[in-house]
Formats: sequence, structure tokens, C-alpha cells
Amino acid sequence: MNIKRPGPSEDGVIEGSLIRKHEWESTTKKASNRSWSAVYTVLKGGSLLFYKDQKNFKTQPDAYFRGENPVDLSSGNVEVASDYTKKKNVFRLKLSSGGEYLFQARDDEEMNLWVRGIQEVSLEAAGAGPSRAQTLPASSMEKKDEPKKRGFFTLKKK
Ligand code: I3P
Repeated sequence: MNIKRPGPSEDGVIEGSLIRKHEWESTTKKASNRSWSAVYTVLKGGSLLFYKDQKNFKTQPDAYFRGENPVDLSSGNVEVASDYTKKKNVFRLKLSSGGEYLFQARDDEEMNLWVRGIQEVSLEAAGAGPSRAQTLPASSMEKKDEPKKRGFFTLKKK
């Protein structure tokens, strides 16, 4: 299987293959389909978009995996799923709706790229602005004050 490493693409998003498990539909409702599925994932415009594969994304950007709507990342929370021990390199995304997904990346490096990327986008989607830094822990504030704000990898602002 050809797995593309995630990285910034032409229009400044992150995209790549992940294995996904939808765990919770909402806080109280488990997802009806909790099987792991390979999804071509695109982080773009404050949302995560899922496709069957890269070709579908390139040729039919509106044809989402199983017709799913993009997942809005505002107030989303992403973290390494260290409590999930059945698979390696798994991170968890919790949404403000109570929805919850697990994602398996190919390796530790890819997992961290996604976690950092989604973290950054969900903060921005939650409402960027000067007041935002005040809600971050001190260590993050120091980082934000560094001259090169986006040193890890670049998510271009449009
Ligand atoms: C699911 C599948 C998943 C499993 C999930 C099952 O069954 O085996 O791998 O999640 O467990 O429901 P199916 O493919 O028949 O839908 P794990 O890999 O995390 O165990 P769950 O019901 O505990 O979420």
C-alpha cells in the first residue's frame, strides 16, 4: 500500500493516510460503526476532511469518505492516546460536539505532525487573536512570543 507521508501540500494544508476509528457520535452515543478504516485525511480551513484515497481528494474534493461532512475542529482537543494500547501511534480527537475519533499514524513522527497540526488549527478555529495567548499555559505563551512562530512546519494562512 502506498502511504503518503503527511506534509504541507500546495495550498498549505496537511494531508496523508491515517487509519481511523470513530468511537463516539456524541457524548452519550457510541458511533454505530467502530471499525478501523483507512482514510485519506486532509487538514484544511479549520476542518478535517476524509476521503477514500488521495486520488478522490484530488479529483473530487467534494466526494468525502462515506459522504461524511468535514469535521469542524473549533474547540477540538487532540492528544496522544496513551491509554489506547491495542495499536501503536494512535492519537485521539475529541470534538466540542462530544464526538470522538482515534487515528493511527504510520509512526511516531507522523503522529506528532498530525497532533501538532490539528492542535494549531483547532486553536485558530476557536478564534485567534491577541487574547488567545492568555488562555494558554505559560510554556505555550513563551513559544508564541518567539519571532518565528511557526517553526515546526508551516500551515499557511490564507
Ligand atoms: C469493531 C472492530 C474494532 C473494535 C470495535 C469493534 O467491530 O473490531 O476493531 O475496536 O470495538 O466494535 P466491527 O468491525 O465488527 O464493527 P478496537 O480495535 O478498539 O477493539 P469496540 O466495540 O470496543 O469499539
